[in-house]
Amino acid sequence: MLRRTLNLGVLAHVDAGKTTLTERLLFAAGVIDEIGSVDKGTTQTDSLALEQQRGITIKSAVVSFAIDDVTVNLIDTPGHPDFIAEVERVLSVLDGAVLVVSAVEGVQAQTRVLMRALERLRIPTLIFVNKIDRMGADGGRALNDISERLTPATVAMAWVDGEGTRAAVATPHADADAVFRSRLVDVLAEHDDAVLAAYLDDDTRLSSRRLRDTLATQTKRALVHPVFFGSAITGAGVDSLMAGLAELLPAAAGDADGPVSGTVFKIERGQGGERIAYVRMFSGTVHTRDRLHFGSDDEGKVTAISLFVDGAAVQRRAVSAGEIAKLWGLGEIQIGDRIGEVPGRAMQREFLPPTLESVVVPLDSEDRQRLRVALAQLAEQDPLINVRQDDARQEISVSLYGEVQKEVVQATLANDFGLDVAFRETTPIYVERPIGAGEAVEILHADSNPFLATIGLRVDPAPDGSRIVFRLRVDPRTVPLYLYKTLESFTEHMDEYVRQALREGLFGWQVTDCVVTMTRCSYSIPDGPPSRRGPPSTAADFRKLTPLVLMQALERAGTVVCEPTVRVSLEIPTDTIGAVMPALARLGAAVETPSLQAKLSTMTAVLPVTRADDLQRQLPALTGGEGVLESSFAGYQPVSGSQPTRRRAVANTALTTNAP
Ligand SMILES: Nc1nc2c(ncn2[C@@H]2O[C@H](COP(=O)(O)OP(=O)(O)OP(=O)(O)O)[C@@H](O)[C@H]2O)c(=O)[nH]1
Ligand SMILES: [Mg+2]
Repeated sequence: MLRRTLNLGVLAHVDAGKTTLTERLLFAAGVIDEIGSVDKGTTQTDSLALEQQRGITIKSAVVSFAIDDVTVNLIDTPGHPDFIAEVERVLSVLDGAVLVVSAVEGVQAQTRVLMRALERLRIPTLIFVNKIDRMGADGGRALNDISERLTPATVAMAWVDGEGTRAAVATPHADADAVFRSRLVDVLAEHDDAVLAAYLDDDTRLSSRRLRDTLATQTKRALVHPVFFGSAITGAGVDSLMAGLAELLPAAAGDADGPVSGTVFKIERGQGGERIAYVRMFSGTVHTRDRLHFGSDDEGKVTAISLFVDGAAVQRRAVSAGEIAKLWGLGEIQIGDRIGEVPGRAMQREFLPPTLESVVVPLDSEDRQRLRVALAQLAEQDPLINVRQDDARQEISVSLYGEVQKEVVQATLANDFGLDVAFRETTPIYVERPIGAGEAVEILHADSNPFLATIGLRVDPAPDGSRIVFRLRVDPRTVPLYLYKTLESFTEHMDEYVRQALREGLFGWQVTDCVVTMTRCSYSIPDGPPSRRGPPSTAADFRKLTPLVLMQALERAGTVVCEPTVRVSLEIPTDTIGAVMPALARLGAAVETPSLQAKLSTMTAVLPVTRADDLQRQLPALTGGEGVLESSFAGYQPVSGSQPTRRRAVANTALTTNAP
């Protein structure tokens, strides 16, 4: 029997039941004999001490089980928005996903954020409406919520009986059920006219087999999202979900004999402190003792490989296309690195980077050096922690998503490294946006130009959220192909130099939402025309001149500092509005749409990220404990008042060095 592999992500808003569902699936597949509990800290995937203490998932974890001929590598992800980076890192290695929605709470803020990302990446996704046993569960309401707020392309695969009780069951719709058939036809006809034609022609001749096959085809293409119902706690509906995983999601494709290609999505330290890389293979086979290329130009020898087999990691001699493995021996390998000669699927930025940063201070000043080493190790497992060192002030700061992540970093430093630290006040990480267009050029051999290159660059503002776009608009004959081989390679390198330079704008913040166009280019060669005659230009000339020219262009364009904001949805008792409104005003929130009802009122407001935690803290007192708050990132907005400046973290070498 030919085995297939399905690399499956389980994603959801915090507490929807991902880890409990994972446990239930492992049990149903016969991998574990006893179902662990999140609340007791006994699950397979919440294995870190901190996860067990807090009852939340912090790191993504891989477990494996089999459904018939399919090996499922399941990745249980954290739902708390502070750990969204963990989700981002696994997205690039998934064949499919299960999005868990609570039957009590319905679609929540993070559910939507995750669904948008799954849709953007066209990852085939099943939806599991969980907790049908819990008081207040309402499967019908959850389904409506999903259709209205997540995606209209859904088909309910079962109906629920006895919801809100331990006896709740989900019964799969029979293929012959007329209502189910007509719903299927409706949804599938969106992308397949033949289905509709056959149905209209003669309903009875459209076979159930054909409908099922079309459903599978369209689900595998991420066009339709079948919705399952059940309870991870009682096990109701889990068998149907399992059958759906094998039938409706695409197992990994890839050529085991092809060239080696894979992506690193997680780094862990082993018992002896050695680095372990989690790799998803897209093509080819890696054996122990193979030499591998990874990252931009690193190389290492694989000393050990382990695969996930029925819940445990098992030593193997090789890992092939489609599989996930842990690799030892690859020295400096990092998250996001691709291995092999061929590009794998690149890791893309799907969610926002952290918007806060905080200075970390060791309680014992003797510990400063150890703290630096410890943070560097945390950053290798979580690159977005982005440790910054301010040499002038002798301070170390880390970027963060929120308070919970901060507490986790603090506890990890204490537990794993024996380091007691305090955090100074959390401050926003601002960004800069250009406010106009600006252009600058440095000409080869001009007095002002210390490098052997001509570079002209223009900066233009671009729509909010569009980040950085680089375009090459020069005569290809002016590009030093002897250095960069191809025009594409030159463009890629210039793109990278530009991105590097834009990490610190006029006020010291990341510059974003702009288009940078290269308008002039030239280089010198020994036998060139007089204006270009000279020692040959090197790549370093282009790399070092780029920031000089770009900063001049940016100065001409001008920038504005923008702060991160969140949009909060509040549900509060109507008689507490008199207390909540002034509190919102004090926090600098702009209230968008209050909707007043007799008992409960809802409203949304946008406020600076730094104030969201204050609001969360004040809410219980303001609303007699009745207020509910959900928040999601709402983009960057120009700061009012003076423009906050960040000191330069590290001296920008290109700006201070004169020699090429
Ligand atoms: N009644 C009921 N409770 C459930 C069900 N699934 C999970 N829970 C409970 O919900 C809580 C959260 O469950 P988890 O499995 O940790 O949720 P999660 O989605 O993994 O949470 P994070 O990883 O922290 O985002 C726990 O107290 C579970 O016992 C269910 O089907 N029914
Ligand atoms: Mg969990």
